[in-house]
Amino acid sequence: MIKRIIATILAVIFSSFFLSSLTLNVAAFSIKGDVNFDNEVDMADAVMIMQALANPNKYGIEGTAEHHLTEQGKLNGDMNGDGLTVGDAQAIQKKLLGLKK
Ligand SMILES: [Ca+2]
Ligand SMILES: [Ca+2]
Repeated sequence: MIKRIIATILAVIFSSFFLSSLTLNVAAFSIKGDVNFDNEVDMADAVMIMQALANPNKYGIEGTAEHHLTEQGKLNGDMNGDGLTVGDAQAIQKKLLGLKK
């Protein structure tokens, strides 16, 4: 009986732990504007978009640089659903300046 209760408690603890880490991961990967996955939207994200657009061989999805754009980064960086453009870098900057919520 006690074994069964302990097993149930452990199962609940593990499943809630698993679910919360899963939720955290989803949140970490879906912050609009967070191109580089540091859980913040800041100027580095706008810079990364500009770099990826200006020098895709180095900073694009297949880029050679250590910190280059990823598929998910591209999705996160697209602020208005029309693909990743200079406008998205501007949208992030405006958001940072408080011009746009
Ligand atoms: Ca970021
Ligand atoms: Ca866009």
